[in-house]
Amino acid sequence: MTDVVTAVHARRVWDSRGRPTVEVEVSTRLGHRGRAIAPAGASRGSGEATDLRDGGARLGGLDVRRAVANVTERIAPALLGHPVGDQPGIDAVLDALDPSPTRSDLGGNATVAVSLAVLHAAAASAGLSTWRYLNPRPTRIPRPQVQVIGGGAHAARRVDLQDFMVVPLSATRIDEALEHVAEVYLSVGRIFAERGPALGVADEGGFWPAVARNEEALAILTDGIGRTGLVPGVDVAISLDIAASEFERDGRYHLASEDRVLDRDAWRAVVERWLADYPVVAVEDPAGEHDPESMRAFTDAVGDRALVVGDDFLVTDPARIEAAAATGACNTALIKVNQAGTVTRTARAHQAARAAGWSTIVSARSGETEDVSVAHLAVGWDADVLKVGSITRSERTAKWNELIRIDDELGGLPLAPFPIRSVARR
Ligand code: 2PG
Ligand code: MG
Repeated sequence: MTDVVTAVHARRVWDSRGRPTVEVEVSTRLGHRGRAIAPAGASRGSGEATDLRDGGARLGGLDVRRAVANVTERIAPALLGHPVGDQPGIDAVLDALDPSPTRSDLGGNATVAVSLAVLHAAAASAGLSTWRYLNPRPTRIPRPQVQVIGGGAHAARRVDLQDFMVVPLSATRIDEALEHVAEVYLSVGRIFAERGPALGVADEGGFWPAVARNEEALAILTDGIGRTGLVPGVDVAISLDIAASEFERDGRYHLASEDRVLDRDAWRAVVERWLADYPVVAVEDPAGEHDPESMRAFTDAVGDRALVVGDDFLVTDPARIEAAAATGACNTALIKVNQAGTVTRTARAHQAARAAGWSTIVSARSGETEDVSVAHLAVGWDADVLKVGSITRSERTAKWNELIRIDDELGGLPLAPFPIRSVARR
């Protein structure tokens, strides 16, 4: 018997940054349930699905009562009786209810919570974990990319770069990979403790960037890796989310923390030097979202030795991914379900990246909760890499721990090979 949606209920819950967000629970005729919570980003691409907020005085304008009401009053009636296993059909109903390109009417936070809850309900109805519902026989586990030092919009712009992350390169299993990451995290913590008392964490659980310049964080991270006995660039490498849209204006790059403004060429030279001097294997959004010329130039210059990842630049949009691939901008897509607004559209973006011969990174947001959907999507879609912030704070470890559970259930699988195998220590 085809199982159908019998209830779609929304409520307001809270995220890791003290902000309200939308939780949706979907129930089916055969008694199954799926639940999901919308994440929220701090540094957002202008083309991503709208994070609908109420405005006004309450909660700094960030309340989500309208988005919650949109689910219960407008989306729920349209989905009742729909086969829960028909994800494309359900997502098409959401598209039809709000055909605006950025879901500015219903809110991407409303649609993504509904779409993910439907996915989990459909998996439950099929008697499967969500990852297995998406992929009955995974052959590998996505490699973790983990923040160690925060920055940018996640740390009050104390430095300009947003994420100083590590990728465990030599580890072959998730358990070993996260152990390497934790060794580095603890090691970097000891370095910050030696330097002074300003030891705190940024939004995604990485260390507060108590440094004077962007490059100092790179040096500390490299030192932190080396002090563990792991070889920088061979066992553990660095990945940067530069999030350059946050400080690019009209092709000029404003490094506020260093009081410098650089034109395109000078900025590219700075980043290329970081890649030459430190064991960096990936750069995300090295150029602003409105500077495709720089994104192509970066890809051209370093694409053979580093992942050039598009986040704000691509906003999980299949058409933008295809266009970027056609012009040689980026070689990797960051995939965020709330940028796209539905599971189906996100899956299409992932497929578009694959079709272009790119690597893929499924990513969480800076505003997160205990929701572990991204771990399931990453395994279910066979992503190369999973990015969920640091290896601290429960909203982050919830995802890593879910990945460990999935791997355990599968009897232990190899990690997906990182596309860049190593970069020599310089
Ligand atoms: C990003 C994410 C995660 P935010 O830019 O990739 O680090 O940040 O959710 O704030 O957009
Ligand atoms: Mg990013």
